[in-house]
Amino acid sequence: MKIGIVGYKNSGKSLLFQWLTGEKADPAMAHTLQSAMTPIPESRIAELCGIYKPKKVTYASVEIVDTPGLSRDQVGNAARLAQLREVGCLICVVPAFETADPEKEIRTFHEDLILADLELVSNRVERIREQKKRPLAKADQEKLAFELETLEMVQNALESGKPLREDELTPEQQKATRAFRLLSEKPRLLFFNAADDETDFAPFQKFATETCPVLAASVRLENELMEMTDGEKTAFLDEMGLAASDRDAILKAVLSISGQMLFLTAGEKEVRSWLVRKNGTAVEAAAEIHTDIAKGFIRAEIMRCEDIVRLGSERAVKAENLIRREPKDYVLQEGDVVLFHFSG
Ligand SMILES: Nc1nc2c(ncn2[C@@H]2O[C@H](COP(=O)(O)OP(=O)(O)OP(=O)(O)O)[C@@H](O)[C@H]2O)c(=O)[nH]1
Ligand SMILES: [Mg+2]
Repeated sequence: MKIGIVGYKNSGKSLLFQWLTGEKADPAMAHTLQSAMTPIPESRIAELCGIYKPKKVTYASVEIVDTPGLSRDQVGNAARLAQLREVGCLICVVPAFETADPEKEIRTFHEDLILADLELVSNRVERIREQKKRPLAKADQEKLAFELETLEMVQNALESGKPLREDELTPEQQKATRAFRLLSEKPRLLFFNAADDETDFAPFQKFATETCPVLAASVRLENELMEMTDGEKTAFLDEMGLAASDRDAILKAVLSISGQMLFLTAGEKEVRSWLVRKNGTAVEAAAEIHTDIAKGFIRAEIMRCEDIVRLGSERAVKAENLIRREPKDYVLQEGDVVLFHFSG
């Protein structure tokens, strides 16, 4: 899964990238996309390692993409944003230090996303109108007419500033629009980059909506803290009357808005976390590991991580009859430890 860090120039995108990935974005490459993988925190892994003592530990990870800053005069932003069509989710960095005007910035950003989408959709609408003038087989005419009707609806919604949500479209209409990977439809998180001495992030929450959560931190401060030892960090924060922000919370929020969750596999060879769609089934989870496991799926044996930890071993979990055997369509729960049985 790819996550795009977006926002206007000097909002703190590259510093956020560095905080999330531990890697510095190269300033010489600031005109293009730069990405790094980062593991998704999962405290259950350490708990399982205490029991299985595995040779290898692997965290599910996401790809974080730092992007060139958008221009506040909006010129050229549609082309810059077009590079982000393949990311699954957007973290929009809003500067909230010095003289920044977050309210205006958020409004403009929303506008820029819509303008970029409109450009794409309107071009296609024009092209279909041209194509329809030519003689075509009836089936093709009908296909084009359906696409045109759908896109005109999407276009109208964009023009009114209220992009359609996926669930407002029928499955056929979704098919017609999905290829456009509209930016305004991507899951989005607003990240407020606060001043270094900010102690109260609560006011930023007024910008949160049902579909767009708000998180805040001072990324410059957080990057400085990363360079310190734990002792230095505590002393520094105490002296300044500040608190460190929760980096893990950002990655967890990203996962949640993208409709993903983690499941676990555990053994003496490896303890590992994996990504799967929220409400994903056992066979979908199997496919995340290997298509062969999904193809030859026999059953999934499910343990709860807390049972393993409480009882101290897989054998004890078995003895207490707490291993469940589940079929393909079992809906996975966060914290399930899964062992797949398959043939092939
Ligand atoms: N006071 C203050 N300044 C910050 C903070 N974060 C970023 N800045 C300022 O913003 C500058 C740019 O930070 P970057 O992370 O490079 O910003 P960016 O969004 O990647 O910038 P572009 O890639 O040019 O669009 C920093 O050098 C700081 O001067 C912050 O938390 N507090
Ligand atoms: Mg940058």
